[in-house]
Amino acid sequence: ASLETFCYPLFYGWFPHHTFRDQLEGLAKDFLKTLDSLEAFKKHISDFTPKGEEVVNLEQYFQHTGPLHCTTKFCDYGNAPGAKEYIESQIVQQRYGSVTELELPALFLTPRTLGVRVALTLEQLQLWPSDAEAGTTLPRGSRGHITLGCAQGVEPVQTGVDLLQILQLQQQGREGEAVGDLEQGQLTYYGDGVWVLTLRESRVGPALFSSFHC
Ligand code: ACK
Repeated sequence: ASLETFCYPLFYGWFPHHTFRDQLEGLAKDFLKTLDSLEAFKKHISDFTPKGEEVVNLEQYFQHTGPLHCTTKFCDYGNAPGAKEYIESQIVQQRYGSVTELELPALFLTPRTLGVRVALTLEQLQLWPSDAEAGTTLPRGSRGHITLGCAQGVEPVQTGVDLLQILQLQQQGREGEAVGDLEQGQLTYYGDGVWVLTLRESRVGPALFSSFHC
């Protein structure tokens, strides 16, 4: 194999600029703090504590390592289906190293993952793999997200899976329980520990299209 093939990345994605990243981490922190203090959340705390503890420290519950990013294509160093085609495609080569604006309309939280949804533009969708929403009837790009944290023992791939499940519930007309108007937006509970905060104003910020190798 050529040296280039040898260096295929783990994934491609958009990496928020560090100032935007700090803003997102602050947003997530505030969200968890607010949830922690809500009676409606305490009422459903058993979703997060199968053993029946009464207190959960959400900031410890969700852990994150590595750079914050919105995965476009998971390549698994070239082993994932379609990785080679993606890496070698003209659009990926062209856009590599370019900056784009990400729009983030909502935060979501489940007993497994904490994430923020990314609403992709048509231009950004050109970098989106065709199989990301496979097995659903959701529009392309639906899976777009940034993982902000995972529960112990949960792999980050779960965040996209959780998001697709939430969007499928919404697609089926499940309205969820409108829990409250928070300062940051509208909070909805969908059952089974699934919470969505639709932001009053989408967060928008710059991100670099690049790859991650470690
Ligand atoms: O949080 P994420 O989007 O979910 O970012 C990480 C990144 O790749 C490195 O693990 C994502 N990821 C892992 N496996 C897959 C997969 N099979 N399909 C799509 N994304 C994946 C993970």
